[in-house]
Amino acid sequence: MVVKVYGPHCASTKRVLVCLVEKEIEFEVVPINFLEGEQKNPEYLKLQPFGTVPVIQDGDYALYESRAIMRYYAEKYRSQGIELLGKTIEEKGLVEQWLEVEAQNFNPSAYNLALHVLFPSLLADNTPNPKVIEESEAKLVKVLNIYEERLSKSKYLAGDFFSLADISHLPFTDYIVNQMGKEYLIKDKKHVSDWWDDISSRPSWKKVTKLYRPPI
Ligand SMILES: N[C@@H](CCC(=O)N[C@@H](CS)C(=O)NCC(=O)O)C(=O)O
Repeated sequence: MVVKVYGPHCASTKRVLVCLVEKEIEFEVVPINFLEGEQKNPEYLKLQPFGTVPVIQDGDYALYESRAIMRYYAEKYRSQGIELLGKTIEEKGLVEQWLEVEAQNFNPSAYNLALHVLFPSLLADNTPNPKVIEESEAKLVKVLNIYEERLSKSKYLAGDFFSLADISHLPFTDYIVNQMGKEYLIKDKKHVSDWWDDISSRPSWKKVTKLYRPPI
């Protein structure tokens, strides 16, 4: 059964796509024109009632929330492709910890920055707010200081192994480094910068970014 992935051009979906590539799972994509608001169409809302991407359909099973989808496939195909959840219960705990850090500490500021710097047309008043940009950047610096400390002790976030926690950071860190002109947020921190160079040079990320350019 080929997995169907909705909205491949969006950042949150790219998390899922990288996970599928790393796990060697076959998929096909269903484009959703995000800037035209197709994620709010009644047919799509039957799949994802909150009106966001991604969603996957796997036979008659459907799932939304990008991190939940990654966890599902990393567990379902545990022995296929690369191990992404950690081998021991302690490693697994750390993968979960850093996935939560990404979702709760990193993503909110990175998402706001992307919205106000790259996609102001998606804001209610179409106007970027310099105060939100400044505050989001300041919050991100504090979070990345903690990452710098962590990555001075281990090669990847959960330890010396690549995991879902690293994958989860790829799409929005790419916006920061390659599209927002704010690469100094990453490059000025030696360990964060080395980590970024490592994870963004993986064939899975290169493949996904080459195939599916943003809008978001
Ligand atoms: N927590 C969700 C967030 C998904 C999300 O925010 N997706 C954005 C694109 S990156 C979206 O569809 N936004 C549409 C909207 O808010 O109308 C996930 O990880 O799947």
